[in-house]
Amino acid sequence: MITLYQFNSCPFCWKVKAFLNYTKIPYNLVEVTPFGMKELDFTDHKKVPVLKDDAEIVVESSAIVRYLNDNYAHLLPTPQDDEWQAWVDNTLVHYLPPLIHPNIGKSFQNLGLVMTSSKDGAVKRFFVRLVGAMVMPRVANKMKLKHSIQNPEAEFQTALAHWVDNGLAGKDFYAGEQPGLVDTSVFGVLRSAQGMGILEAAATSNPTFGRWYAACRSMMDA
Ligand SMILES: N[C@@H](CCC(=O)N[C@@H](CS)C(=O)NCC(=O)O)C(=O)O
Repeated sequence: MITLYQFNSCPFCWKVKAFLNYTKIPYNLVEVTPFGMKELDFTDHKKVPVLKDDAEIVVESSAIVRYLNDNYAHLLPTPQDDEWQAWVDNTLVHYLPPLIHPNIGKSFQNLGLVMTSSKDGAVKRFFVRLVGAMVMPRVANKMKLKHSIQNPEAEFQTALAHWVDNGLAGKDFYAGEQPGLVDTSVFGVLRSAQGMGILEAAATSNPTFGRWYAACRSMMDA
């Protein structure tokens, strides 16, 4: 049986979940405790996602998706998949922390949206949310500096326009009439920001993006 160790807030984890859901591979989810990560005691890799497939342990979201595709789903790759997967991991995902955690108040609000599925008690959940809201705006700021992001809102819109113009390029999905590997990755990282107003605003200003996102959501949400 496949088990995915995750944070519900993590875009890389959503990337794997979008793939699992779309390809209908059954799996269990384990929410990892952010401080201490005791659920990951079986591995030295202290980042999520981690996938366990019986005795097999796979780490790093792209390697996990590759493993799942090679062993279970067998979606056909297309020639520029690697380029787009790298864009997802090295460009697109970097806009999310500054958009989700611009300040403590907004970060606290947004963390509330993604922590609802945790099985922890209310007091512990509140503590984790509070500490997260204090830490994450600083992490987001560091990310802005590291990746030279000046205006996250505008640059995110530009990134989505790039996806629509050069990825979708007039097709329903990157892979054609049906979603493929790249669609699940782009959708997955964005799905981690669902309900925070970011994607809703993007869908309004870029209706083609909105249609693609809604179509993916109907096939890639659990
Ligand atoms: N390159 C990794 C990135 C994973 C990653 O950065 N995960 C974050 C959560 S979004 C994490 O586990 N952070 C915990 C930490 O760094 O202590 C992947 O694609 O899986």
